[in-house]
Amino acid sequence: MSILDSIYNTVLEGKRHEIEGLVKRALEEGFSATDIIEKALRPAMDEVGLRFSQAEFFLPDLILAAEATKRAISYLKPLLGERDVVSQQETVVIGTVQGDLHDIGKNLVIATLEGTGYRVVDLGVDVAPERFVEAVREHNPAVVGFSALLSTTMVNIPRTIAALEEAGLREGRLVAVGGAPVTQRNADEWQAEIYAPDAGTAARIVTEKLAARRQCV
Ligand code: B1M
Repeated sequence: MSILDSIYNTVLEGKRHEIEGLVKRALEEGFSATDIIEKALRPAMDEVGLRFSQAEFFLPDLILAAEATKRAISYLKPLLGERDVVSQQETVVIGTVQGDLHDIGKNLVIATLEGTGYRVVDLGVDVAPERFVEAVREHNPAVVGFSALLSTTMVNIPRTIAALEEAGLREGRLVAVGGAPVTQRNADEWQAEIYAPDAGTAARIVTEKLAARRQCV
């Protein structure tokens, strides 16, 4: 069995105390942090989600698997991004929208943004529109990011964008959206400038869009 298979199985089994040792071994074997996330951790979480929706897994299984994944990601976090390639000063304010407690994906997006050199203000999970408004007023970010993992909470993305508009804080900054149920089509509908299906793409598109905007100014 390959080391990536072992990581995959360890997440499915929720063995959170064993995950760091395996991740360390995978790195020693030459796999990159991105390989480990995209080829082992993410497929494992997809499988956990599938088993959960088929009632083969229950909430405790979901929680243990999530805990194992979070440990693996915090171990890999310093290795993500391209700190030596780009150095940005812009601020990104990001959070998981109201009613939604999922943060593994958002934290990965934060890790790649920070790795790329951005200053990130993480508002956490279950973030009410007013809290976003407050944070944007306080930090004046170039980008505001919304993550949603539930089809019932993704509606809070356009609601929060509307709250920013009402507060006169939408103009002049880019809105980034993502999370499993969110699509490019949603982003277009909500007039969000940035949509990314994964963390690596998110950091790349943020950098591209900010560079394009700088050229226009
Ligand atoms: Co929940 N959950 N969950 N869950 N959970 C899902 C999302 C679900 C699809 C599982 C399923 O049924 N198949 C389902 C949602 C169905 C739907 O609405 N369509 C579901 C459900 C139903 C629920 C509960 C309602 C269960 C219950 O209580 N009965 C409940 C809701 C709680 C709440 O939020 N109010 C719940 C709870 C939980 C846990 C707390 C146990 C745990 C979360 C732990 C945590 O995050 N701290 C959990 C987990 C772990 C999952 C699954 C299994 C895995 C999510 C994950 O971490 N994926 C998930 C099934 C799945 O997604 N396959 C599921 C790995 C992560 C790396 O990927 O988050 O997609 P992802 O992030 C990616 C991209 O989406 C993108 O980049 C990330 C990194 O590459 N991205 C962005 C994310 N945000 C972005 C923002 C951007 C750009 C890109 O710009 C700003």
